Amino acid sequence: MTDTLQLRHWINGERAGADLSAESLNPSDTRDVVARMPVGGAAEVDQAVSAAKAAFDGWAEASPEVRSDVLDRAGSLVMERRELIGRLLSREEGKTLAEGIGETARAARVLKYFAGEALRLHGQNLASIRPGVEVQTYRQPIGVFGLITPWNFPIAIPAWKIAPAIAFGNTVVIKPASLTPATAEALIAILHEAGLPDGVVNMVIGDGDVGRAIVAHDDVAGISFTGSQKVGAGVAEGAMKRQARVQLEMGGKNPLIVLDDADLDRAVQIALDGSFFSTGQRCTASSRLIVQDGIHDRFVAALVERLKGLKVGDALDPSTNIGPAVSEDQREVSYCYMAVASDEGGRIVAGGDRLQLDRPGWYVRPTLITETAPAMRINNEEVFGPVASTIRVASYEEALDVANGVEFGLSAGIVTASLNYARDFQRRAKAGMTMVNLPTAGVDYHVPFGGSKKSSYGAREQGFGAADFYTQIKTSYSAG
Ligand code: UN1
Repeated sequence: MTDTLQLRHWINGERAGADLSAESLNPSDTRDVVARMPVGGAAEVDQAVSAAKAAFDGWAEASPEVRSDVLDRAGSLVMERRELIGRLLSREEGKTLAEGIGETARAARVLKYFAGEALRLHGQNLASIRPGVEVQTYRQPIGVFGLITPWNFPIAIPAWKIAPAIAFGNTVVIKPASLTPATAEALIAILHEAGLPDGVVNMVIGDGDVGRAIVAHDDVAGISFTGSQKVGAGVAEGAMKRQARVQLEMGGKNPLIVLDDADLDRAVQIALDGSFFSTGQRCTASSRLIVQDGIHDRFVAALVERLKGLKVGDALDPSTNIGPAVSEDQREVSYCYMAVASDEGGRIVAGGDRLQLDRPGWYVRPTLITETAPAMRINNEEVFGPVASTIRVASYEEALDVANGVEFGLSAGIVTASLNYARDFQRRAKAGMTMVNLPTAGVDYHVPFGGSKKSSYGAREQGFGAADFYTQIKTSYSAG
């Protein structure tokens, strides 16, 4: 586990870039250098976009069967190698080995799903208002897509952006997160091994300069971004300036409501999973636990008990339940919010202290903060770490008000035995996804994904939603 990979960009089917001046480190043990890599900029983005543009016509006109076969083969290869790639993912990102292998399998399923969707792109026949005229709609590929992907799902998110883009005949330039390029590169290499023509998928490794160059490039017809709300706002502005289509998946401050009638063990398990697994580094994580008075104290006591039993440790150690934060900065954000929350009057009832293990890594103990109020910063700003707060409420109506009272609206959950409350919540929760008796995080790969308010912008990702973003409808009229 100490070999250091040598990464390169992928431009026009070739590995490119000789100066490996950047490193990706293992967050579980920062003495371990996972990969060395080049740092790209506007010049590499320009080369990658030119390659993608040159490949577009051939790929767009290829039989859908050709596109389907590449995705299907790539899906099989990723699935076969899920242990190896999952291990690389955990070593580079810090989620546990089970989570790393699980995410890799999910990426394989995404590729397989879009292998099928490549053959299912359909349009409509409509009656014209003019006799003798026929109207048809069909979906066409658009051109080069720029994909900007985050570190927290370093293979699944690249897969769920690349797969629909190329399934429907587009070409791609992807910028993987600078903290996790090795995992993304494994996917790009497999796509080429599976027979992808040169230039259809290009990858430029680097930092914000690469993202900015993609957003500003005139030949990039659309941009799909997953990351923070702040960066996303800049991406949208840049895209808008030149009328590129844009899709943003950003933060969350996802509520989980626990009503008095909930099954206690179930509620605790759901909160534990949604708030703390994957080190809380999911935009769908439940960071606000909104708990009704009658169950509140029992719920907190049982959750604290479960938190004590979780082992924080090296992601590759099979006994670890919670891996490290991805980076020092990310760890410090968690510690910073613990301080902010306790200064505002919150009570830390689990975790909260600095954790040092026997190796240098970015470890954070899962932390629960009680007695918090909806207006506090801890209940409005995304932490992106294993930190959750509880808010005590008197009734379902109050819980719903609190749940809806933030600027984000990605995923929202409720734990209840009441069909009435569950149905009402599904209707009235201001979120793109609602979860009844399920964690707010952990979604299916074959259905649309996305939020409302400041969480998302543009067409939905994944499932049947993906065709809306990666194709354009043409309406054709004809008279006999
Ligand atoms: C999940 O909860 O299964 O970046 C997926 C994220 C989301 C994906 C979450 N875009 O965390």
